[in-house]
Amino acid sequence: MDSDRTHALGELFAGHFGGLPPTLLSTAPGRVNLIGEHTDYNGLPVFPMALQRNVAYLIRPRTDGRVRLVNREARYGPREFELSDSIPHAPQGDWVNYVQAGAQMLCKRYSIKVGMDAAVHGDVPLAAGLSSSSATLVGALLGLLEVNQVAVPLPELQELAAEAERYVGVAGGGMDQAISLGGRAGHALRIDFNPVRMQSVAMPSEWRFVISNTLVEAEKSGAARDAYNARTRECKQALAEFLAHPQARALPSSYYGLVHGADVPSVLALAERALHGVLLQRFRHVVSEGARVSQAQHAMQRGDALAFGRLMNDSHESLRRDYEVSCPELDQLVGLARAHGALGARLTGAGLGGCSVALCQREQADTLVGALRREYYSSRPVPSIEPLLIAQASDGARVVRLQS
Ligand code: NG1
Repeated sequence: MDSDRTHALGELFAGHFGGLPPTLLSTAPGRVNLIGEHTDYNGLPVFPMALQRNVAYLIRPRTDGRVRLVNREARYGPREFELSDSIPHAPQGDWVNYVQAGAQMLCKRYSIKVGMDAAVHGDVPLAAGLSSSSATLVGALLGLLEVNQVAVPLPELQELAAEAERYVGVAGGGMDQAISLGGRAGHALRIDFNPVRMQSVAMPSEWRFVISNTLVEAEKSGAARDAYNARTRECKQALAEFLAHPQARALPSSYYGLVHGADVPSVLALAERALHGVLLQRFRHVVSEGARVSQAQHAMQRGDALAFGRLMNDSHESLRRDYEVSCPELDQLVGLARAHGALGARLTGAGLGGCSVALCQREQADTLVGALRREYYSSRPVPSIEPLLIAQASDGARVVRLQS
């Protein structure tokens, strides 16, 4: 984290809490998912990387079980709560719910008793599909573990963090927490679930992933939450109906089994007979997207940017047509990126707003960024957080002790 940001957070801490200085800095990155969208909660892999943007907590342990928070963004006012294994929810959409989610889980699992005072700042845009929510949760979780001197092995922590986030009412998968905790500089990570397993793939030095924010908020405490939860139910129902077809009896009974232990084209052909309408669409997306993750991983391993880009384009088309989570602004950004030198582009995160991600070669990146700025952003109000970003694959969440 740059020293200006740490300094500003220190000033905020001193001004708000006074007394002894903070002793810990906990940072948790956001992420961009390169491919494998809406697959995690279906037990299929994802392929994200951690970003250079994060949520940071400057922390001083307390002697009681209170948690007091002040956010550098004034619109997220100060918050306080008491550690307990049933922390009352703040109103839907309130940022403190993500801190409470982690705290409650640690109270349940490890009976933690020590609270903290913390000054918080995030530079991951909110409701943009870059996982600011999980970064908020993970940063608090690591801070609270440290002040309580509890050590938890990484895979266990990744699963615990995913379960913790369900406190906010989204029936989410485990991608965001897993990558925020497990990210690796210079690498994308293929993550499998149940249990969490990670394989890192070195980012080819000539590849650039350009992220652009539609500036349409996909706030997962409102309509986007209902749309997300509806899709998790539809996917379960689609699988059950598919498996009930007589010709599916000999096939594996999970999405993972169908993608990794059966012939995917035959599975999709059978789905056309076994399913109809929305359930067919959801099923087709999940199975085809699951298969694209392995193909994309191999394309990156052999440095084949053209193949990777094609897979990104296919992913977007499937998310738009079958999963119905794109929107006109996402389609516009994806179209602009392709028209200005991207080898592939797609929406990233849950969709219905948020960001697109495009792959291009290094020498094309500035042209692409310039074109997006001119053709998408020049006619829109300037947002508080820069909407265009060239992703740098970064390390996962960390807690460091500060020199006194
Ligand atoms: P975003 O939209 O970035 O919060 C959500 C889920 C992921 C995954 C993606 C779609 C949470 C916390 N995040 O990400 O697990 O399902 O949608 O691939 O639920």
